[in-house]
Amino acid sequence: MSSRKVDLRSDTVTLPTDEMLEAIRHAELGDDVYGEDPTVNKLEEMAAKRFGKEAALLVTSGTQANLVSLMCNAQRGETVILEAESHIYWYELGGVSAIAGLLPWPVTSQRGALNPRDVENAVKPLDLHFSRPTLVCVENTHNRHSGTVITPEEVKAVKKVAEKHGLRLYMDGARIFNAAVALGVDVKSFGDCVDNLMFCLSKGLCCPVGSVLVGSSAFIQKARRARKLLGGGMRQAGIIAAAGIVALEKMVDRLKEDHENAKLLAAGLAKLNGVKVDPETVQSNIVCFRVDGVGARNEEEFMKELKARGVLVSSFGGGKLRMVTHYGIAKEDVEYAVAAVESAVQKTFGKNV
Ligand code: TLP
Repeated sequence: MSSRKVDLRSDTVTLPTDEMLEAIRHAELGDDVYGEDPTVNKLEEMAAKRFGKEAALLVTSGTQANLVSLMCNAQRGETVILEAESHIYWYELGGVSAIAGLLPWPVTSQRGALNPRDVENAVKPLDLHFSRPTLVCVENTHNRHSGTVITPEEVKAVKKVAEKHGLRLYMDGARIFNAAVALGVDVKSFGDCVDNLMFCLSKGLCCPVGSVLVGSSAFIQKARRARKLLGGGMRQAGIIAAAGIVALEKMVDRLKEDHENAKLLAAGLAKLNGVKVDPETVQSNIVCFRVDGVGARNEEEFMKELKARGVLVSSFGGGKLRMVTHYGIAKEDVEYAVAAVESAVQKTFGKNV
């Protein structure tokens, strides 16, 4: 067992920075259900402004943000068109149907970017038999597609189709700051081309908790009620918002370091015999790779070999493994991880699993 730990399972494992802990300690607090937490109000104002929207709402998690917006952008029984590999479709316990009461209509794509033509084809006519389509969801960066970055132009093309059919457009922008930094654009350019979106504070931005929804004042007013309905009305939530303010002010620009480390990781893995990774698909902080001979049956075993070397990774199933770079990962950790994969591959091949 290695005493070194390189945790590449997710950027959700990041810990709050000292500056965040200090800000939490000194945060001015109040009861946010009464709208009286000044620190929450400040974060929400900052977030709305940053995305060029009227208002914002701090929620407990990315999953809650997605759920609240599904509930507020569509009515029960209606259809939501979403990308087939999206987080909402895969990883949110079917909340889209179980709680929001919507019919998810998955559309496959090349790299996570919905093709406007496919969206157009998915919009069913207003026939007596069909559930009414009212919402389209996009995800950026796209997690299961290896953190691919969707450009504002690609989103605008989907928006055009959505508008033509009177559908709303929502973005699961859990890692939207990664997308903006990777493209060198202002996040406003994403705010401009969707009706509403959410971003996570608790991923690459290092906050301990929290996500933020942004949109029109009317939408956020409705979202505030939906959040309460889901039990997400928080009281002195300024302790969460205080870290969020530090995140928005200090943690965005440094995401480029995570992207550089992800590229380095992908390049290192690509050189290894028996490892398949396409460095071209690595556009932000997520690296997906496969190992010859490792599939659904034995990926757990391979991951255990890596863990024994101190390297933690996550799985997308069927032998597709994922590494995510973040604030806690330095260049030396990347080099260490590549060497660990090389050694685990040799061991795995040796046993001929
Ligand atoms: N993603 C997690 C896991 O759930 C897979 C991760 O480790 O990447 N949207 C996207 C695109 C996400 O990647 C996630 C979390 C969420 C929403 C949900 O956020 P939380 O975990 O805060 O509910």
